[in-house]
Amino acid sequence: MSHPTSLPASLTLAPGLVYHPGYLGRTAQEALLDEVRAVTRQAPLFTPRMPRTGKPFSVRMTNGGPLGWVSDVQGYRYQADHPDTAEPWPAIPPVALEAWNALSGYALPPDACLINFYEPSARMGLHQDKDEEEFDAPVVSLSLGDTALFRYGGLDRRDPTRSVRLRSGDAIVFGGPARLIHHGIDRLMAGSSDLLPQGGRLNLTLRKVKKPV
Ligand code: MD3
Ligand code: FE
Repeated sequence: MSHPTSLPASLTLAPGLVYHPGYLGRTAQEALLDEVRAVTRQAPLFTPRMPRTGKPFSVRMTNGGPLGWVSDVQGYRYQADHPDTAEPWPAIPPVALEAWNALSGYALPPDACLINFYEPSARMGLHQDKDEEEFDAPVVSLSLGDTALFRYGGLDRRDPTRSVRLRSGDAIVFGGPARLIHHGIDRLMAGSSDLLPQGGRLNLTLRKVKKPV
């Protein structure tokens, strides 16, 4: 019998869904947080709105990279400029790009890095990410700040769901058969991390949007 003395580097939670607990150590989390602050200085957090109804999301967002995900009454889409300032998005944070290179298994760089900011009461309902053209590439997610109760299900919205606590520094990769599963954030656990002085949570998702030419 073997007796492991350290946490596993990764866990496969379902086909195509690989969880890397504690992927970023404290120093890397602080470096990424600094990079995210640099992005939000150039591209302030905006409040996305539901298509048709215009109801605001509780999560605020910004993006890095050639393309950014936005949502307003007109619909969900990727675009090259900020919806409020009309400026191009800043570069993808280098620490996030390194994580993509290490974890995605995909040869090309991502086109988009969506940055979600959750205040303590924010949540994100169960949804699929299907606004991209390229589903052969995985989505890589990085969490910073307060722990979140993340829920994921299957390809059908009615499929059974499971929950995972995503902690500051965790990475999670959704590829292959997991790329189009339903997922969401049920709630944050207030006071669970001291990374963000005011609490709350940041999530970065790296995506390949365009089909390679
Ligand atoms: C599964 N973000 O931005 S990250 C999103 O924590 C989003 O902010 C959540 O869902 C957050 O769209 C969850 C985990 C995640 C991200 C993208 C996925 C899971 C995914 C794409 C496909 C399948
Ligand atoms: Fe999503």
